[in-house]
Amino acid sequence: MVSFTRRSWLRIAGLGSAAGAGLLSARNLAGQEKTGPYDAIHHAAHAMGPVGRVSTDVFNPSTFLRSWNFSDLPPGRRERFYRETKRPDGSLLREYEIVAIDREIEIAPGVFFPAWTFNGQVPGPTLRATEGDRIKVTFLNQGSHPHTIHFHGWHTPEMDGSLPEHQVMPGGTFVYEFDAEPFGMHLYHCHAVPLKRHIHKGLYGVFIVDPKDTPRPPADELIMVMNGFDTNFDADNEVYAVNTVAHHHMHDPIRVEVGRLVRMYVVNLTEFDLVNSLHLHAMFFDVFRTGTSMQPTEKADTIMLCQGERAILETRFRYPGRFMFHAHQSEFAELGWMGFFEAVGARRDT
Ligand SMILES: [Cu+2]
Repeated sequence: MVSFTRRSWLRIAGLGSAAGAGLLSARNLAGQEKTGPYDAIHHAAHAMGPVGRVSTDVFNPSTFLRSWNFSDLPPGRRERFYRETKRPDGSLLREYEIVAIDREIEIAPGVFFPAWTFNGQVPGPTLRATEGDRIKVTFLNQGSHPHTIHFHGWHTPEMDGSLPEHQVMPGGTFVYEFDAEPFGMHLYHCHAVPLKRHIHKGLYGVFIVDPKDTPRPPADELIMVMNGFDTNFDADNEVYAVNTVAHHHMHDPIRVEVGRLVRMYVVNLTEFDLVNSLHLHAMFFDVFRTGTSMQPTEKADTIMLCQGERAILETRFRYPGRFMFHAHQSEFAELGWMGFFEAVGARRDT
């Protein structure tokens, strides 16, 4: 594996060669000139990130964004990993199969990371239930190290996956079983030691519990995991992203509809940095911290989250066009944590 410093991978990926053209484009923007077919937006996508594309054959962040309970798998294959059964009280028994596997993943063009994954992907599959459902997760460790699954949410101590005796050895299996509560946006991650190595290697995912009595209003829902990758094992991240692939949504903007409620489930799973953040340009959103209340606690355009902290963000796009979003730590943005929304439809001023 080639060793990258925090900065060198961008140069290798082609940023250095784009710098001269960047000056030209900036002049055009300042003068409000028409930039022609080589337009400023297109240019920004590579002036601020690497050239080239990551293969989406194995993992597509655009698919991950709107998938939960293995909804991205075709019928027939999905049942292998997810089954739901109605219980006498009307709630559901939701059964999952989660497998820890070592796998090399591409996180930026030509940059591969030796990940430890849940079901072959980073982040792991999103689990979603309604408050009061029963969750049953059969965990198989097919990786090369001991692992566990530690869920956030109410459960008994023996289901916590955090103590030495909870570790599932390579080749081993454990069944986690608990009720889905409280409603909110939660997460799961490996809790084997050393913890920072096991989380940072990719063993984490989202666990959403929907409120039972008053469901949240219908919306276009998006799963957004802020993460980073230490490619040279110096306890510092060289690549940052939302949903693993650096700058993916610069090339493939998140399409949303003007006026429609958009709900973002955002969690910070970045290791080594104290905080991460999300800033949305030209917009404001309602913040539901940890998603445990139906009342927003603030209206903001930037939210800062500690590792493991999460929030549900709701907004409606007023205007059609492209809206940038990124970490407000500029360095994270330049190293991959940056993208665009593309809103379509007629303008609505309120
Ligand atoms: Cu682990």
